[in-house]
Amino acid sequence: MNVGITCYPTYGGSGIVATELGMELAARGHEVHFITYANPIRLDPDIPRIHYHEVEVSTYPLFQYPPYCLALASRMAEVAESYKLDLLHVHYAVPHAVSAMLAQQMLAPTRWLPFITTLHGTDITLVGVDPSYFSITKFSIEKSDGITSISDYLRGQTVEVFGVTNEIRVIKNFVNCDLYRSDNEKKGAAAYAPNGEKLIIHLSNFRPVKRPLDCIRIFAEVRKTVRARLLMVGDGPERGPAEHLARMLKVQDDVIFMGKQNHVERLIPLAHVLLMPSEMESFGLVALEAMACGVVPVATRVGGVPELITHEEDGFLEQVGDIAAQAARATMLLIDDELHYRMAKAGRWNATERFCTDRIIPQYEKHYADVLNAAL
Ligand code: GMT
Repeated sequence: MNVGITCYPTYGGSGIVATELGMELAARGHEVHFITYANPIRLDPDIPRIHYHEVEVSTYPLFQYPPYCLALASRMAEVAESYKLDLLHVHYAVPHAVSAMLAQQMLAPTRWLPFITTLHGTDITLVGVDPSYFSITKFSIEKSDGITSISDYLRGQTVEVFGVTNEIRVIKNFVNCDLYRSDNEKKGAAAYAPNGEKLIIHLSNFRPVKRPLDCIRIFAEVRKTVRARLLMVGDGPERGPAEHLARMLKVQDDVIFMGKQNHVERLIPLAHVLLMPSEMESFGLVALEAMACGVVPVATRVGGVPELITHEEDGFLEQVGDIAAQAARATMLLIDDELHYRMAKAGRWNATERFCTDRIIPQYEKHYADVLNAAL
């Protein structure tokens, strides 16, 4: 199959899922064309059958806001025509579904180009519901030839909030279980924990929805009883306030702000516990990556997270903002090796049995085939 994929190429769960999906599809023999404004960050361009087409957005003094959506639509139509794409698969509805819809209409006089929209989370729960985007988001989702969502929760939200009646197929987030694996010896941990401290990790885009300041507060509580250090991986608007809070709570020497990292599969296995105190997560890809690495998540009971983590079996789920409860869970995991071992093992099992690439990628291939058959 010839597939065109569009996503946000920078950091963020939807771009990661789209990029990993493209690489897995290419490994299975499909030709995959990324149509994005920059090279997706986790994309290995050396993989055979991966192609990259940059979207150039020209500016003009008249444009206060350069029309990215239009440049993307033109590029999609151009690539689809030149490389005989079978379909477009866009990740994150806003504005990618609108561009795909336009590309489809541009080519309609000569051929039908189906497009599939995958909903990831904030495109529905935050951005899409904003009054300035609501109707166009609903319209472009409904015009999609196929719709997928990454959790049952998000499907429910899409139906409830947007009143979409088209079929929405749930295809959950996935992880490459060969790449993301446990490191029981944790040899590389010495670089971050020179005195044998236990490591806690948080990875996100440091947006308010991720509540990175809660991580600092939780860590400050944990540190009262356990020798530990906290790795804060990623960057975004809440990084400065989080650094400030670490100084205020006098834990700055044990909190390492690492910024954006390319190979998180090398970092995550060094930790014992992952903190994911988010206000909302439609799935929580980072918790899945942690579980695949034998790192136990302490998370919040929001959105689609309970579809991944089973409370007290392979992770802990607490209320948003309940610092004391999350700190107590993290502390338990750091002092009770037997508990940690049992939960880490259960998490790895859950990841491999339910969310490995070989379980999920075929669901996307099946969906592509169904959409193409329906278009015949
Ligand atoms: O929240 C993020 O990390 C960014 C966002 C995105 O779209 O890039 O992530 C969403 O998509 C991920 C991959 O499908 C999900 O695992 C995240 O739960 C989801 N984030 C939210 O719903 C807040």
